[in-house]
Amino acid sequence: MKMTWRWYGVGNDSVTLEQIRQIPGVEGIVWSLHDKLAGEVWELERIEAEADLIRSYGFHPEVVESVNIHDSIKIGSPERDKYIDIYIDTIRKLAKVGVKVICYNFMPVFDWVRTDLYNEMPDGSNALFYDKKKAELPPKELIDRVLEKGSDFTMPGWEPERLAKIEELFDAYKGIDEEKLTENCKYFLERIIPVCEECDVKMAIHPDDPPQPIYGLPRIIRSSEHIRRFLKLVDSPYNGLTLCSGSLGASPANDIPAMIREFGDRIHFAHIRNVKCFDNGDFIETSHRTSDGSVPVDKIVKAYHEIGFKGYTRPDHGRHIWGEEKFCRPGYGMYDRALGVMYLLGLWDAYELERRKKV
Ligand SMILES: [Mn+2]
Repeated sequence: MKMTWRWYGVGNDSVTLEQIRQIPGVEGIVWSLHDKLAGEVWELERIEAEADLIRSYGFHPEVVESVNIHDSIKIGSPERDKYIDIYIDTIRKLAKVGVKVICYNFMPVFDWVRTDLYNEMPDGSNALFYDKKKAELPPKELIDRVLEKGSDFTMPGWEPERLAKIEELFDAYKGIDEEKLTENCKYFLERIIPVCEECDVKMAIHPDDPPQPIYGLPRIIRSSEHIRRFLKLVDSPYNGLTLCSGSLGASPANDIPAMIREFGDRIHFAHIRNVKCFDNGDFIETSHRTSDGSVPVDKIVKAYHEIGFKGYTRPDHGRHIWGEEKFCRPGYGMYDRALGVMYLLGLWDAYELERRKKV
């Protein structure tokens, strides 16, 4: 398990590389060119500059999250080939600076949905919350609601340029059902995976967040059955997963330790976090500790340890604690994610100790 930390870049994150360097066990920075909209060309000079900066602090830049997929690829419209060519160009450039894993998602319209970014908890901390009823509001109302209390940072998938065209976007996805979206995903993979094999860059799709259809939009990565089907679309180790315990864990039916045992060799990136699920379908993001939420984080780390997981891992989101909600990105403060790193590494070290005793 190689511990990493998602960082949004200079001037685009309240946490600095100097601070991340002081968190025990973090070896790599998960990065991206966050000002790039899906489908834009990534210049090699900018990629090199970012990788050099990350390396200058002693971290590796081997994981990129995300290179976003242009809507034409998900919709399957005629200009998709042009955008797949641009995607391939980015894969080749990222390979040049030593990138090994690219995280991406195949969710229509929204990359992720919550209804409140700063929901207060009884202990005075606050965290991202999903109210199932409110997620049924008309999309424009939901967007206004979410952004009303939002931070100054632009959130991935919620870029103002995208949201301004939300109605057109919904129109463009009319007629795209689960089958059609899966077919379009296969078309994309069939073109990019041979390039990934050649460049030694592994693709790692992120599950749908939340793991259920919203606004009638299809969601194709949300259960074991969906993942099994996805991995067969192109059966190559380069076509793999970002297994996000928080996204999948918002559906109590998902048995994440079982997924780790079944799909282990195709998991290239592990996102680990906890959520507390309520009977009415609402959920809130909690601390990483197992007893604080509904996701068995201890059993998840145990499953990774048992399969000898050598992939990249990161604490996914954190609560906002000690007042940092005033300046941090929603879900991406420093303190609670640092506590998450220590909890995950603590579990790992304990399982390692147990294993060594048995040998
Ligand atoms: Mn995640």
